[in-house]
Amino acid sequence: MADIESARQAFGRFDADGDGFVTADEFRRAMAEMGDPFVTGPVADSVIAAKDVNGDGLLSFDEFWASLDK
Ligand SMILES: [Ca+2]
Ligand SMILES: [Ca+2]
Repeated sequence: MADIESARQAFGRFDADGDGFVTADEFRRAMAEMGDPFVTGPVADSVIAAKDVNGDGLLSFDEFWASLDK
């Protein structure tokens, strides 16, 4: 169960520069800060690519929200 407010907070933690999109590099760094050093560049690329519905290489909040189990 996810609610949109906590999803926004989680998304904000990933979006380090606050531009509204999470890049693979931002995702990798956020995971490392949360204590998961095993998310390497290629892993981050594939996680973002799997959620990146419109294929622009960036994860928008809408794409993040759509990817969550609700
Ligand atoms: Ca960003
Ligand atoms: Ca996208």
